Amino acid sequence: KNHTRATDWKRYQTLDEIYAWMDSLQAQYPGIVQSVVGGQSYEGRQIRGVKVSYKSGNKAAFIEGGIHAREWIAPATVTYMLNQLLTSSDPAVRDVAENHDWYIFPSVNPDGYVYTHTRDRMWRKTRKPYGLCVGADPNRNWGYQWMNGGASNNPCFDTYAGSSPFSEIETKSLSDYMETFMDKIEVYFDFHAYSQYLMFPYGHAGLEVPKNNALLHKIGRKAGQVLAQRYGTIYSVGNIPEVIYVASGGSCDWVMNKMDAEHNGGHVYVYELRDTGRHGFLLPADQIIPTGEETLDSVVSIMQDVRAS
Ligand code: ING
Ligand code: ZN
Repeated sequence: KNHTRATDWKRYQTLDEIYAWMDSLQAQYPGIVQSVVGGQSYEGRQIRGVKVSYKSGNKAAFIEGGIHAREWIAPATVTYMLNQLLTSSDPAVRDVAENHDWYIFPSVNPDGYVYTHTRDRMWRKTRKPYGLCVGADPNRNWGYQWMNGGASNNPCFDTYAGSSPFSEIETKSLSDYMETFMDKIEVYFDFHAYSQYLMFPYGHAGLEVPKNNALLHKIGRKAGQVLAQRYGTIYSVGNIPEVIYVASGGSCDWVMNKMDAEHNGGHVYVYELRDTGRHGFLLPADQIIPTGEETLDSVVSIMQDVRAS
């Protein structure tokens, strides 16, 4: 038996390891960390997360990772940042950690994530069967401007939008959960890989931009500069269609619409983490920590700028 701790970020963790570690946090930080269930999966797993709250009255930041199963650096970066929020002594990290409630979900497509560890490393979608093919793209399945661009109606495609909005129990249950405290959520982060992009909604084909689009650009550009300061990693920054492509039914569009409709001034940031294609989805594990460090730098910058805005 080796003695490598499951959570030292020197290798990628399984879903069970991530969940066991999150449970241990609740025991280690009583009154600060609470283990929470954000939803369910088709194969009966829980979408588990933690709530980190140092005091009452905070607004919330929500972090979503792993909606696409094969993008392993996303859950790894999210758990890295969660650990830093709890353990860092950097005053800037402590400040943003303690002055927001954090809802952190490292792996919101747990069936897919398990499948990439056991059967097919390149799996992206959910695991619900659709005739001869399996899975819908959980980032094309959310119920705002569903199937309006950049999504497929063919269940054999990787960008299959599902049979209807929220046809996947993962997106349905997680969105229901978020609705219960949407008015508290000030900032939403969504982590993907790869390409080194920092993006904002909307992704759908309707040419809609967030009400605070100019502010998102300003805060995002600065976050990209802050991210580059640590290791020189270059990110492109902008709205989803200008940086990558039109894509509808993403969680980010649904959240941004809720924020635009219900409380003006919400912030949504979508990351495509390292790298730019050399390793792609198979990013070597020795890049987990540097990716986590530079990404957290940018998240701290965003949280400070949101508060100052
Ligand atoms: N890219 C994202 C995708 O779902 C994206 C880009 C994110 C589009 C958010 C729309 C909304 O296609 C990857 N690599 O998954
Ligand atoms: Zn993705």
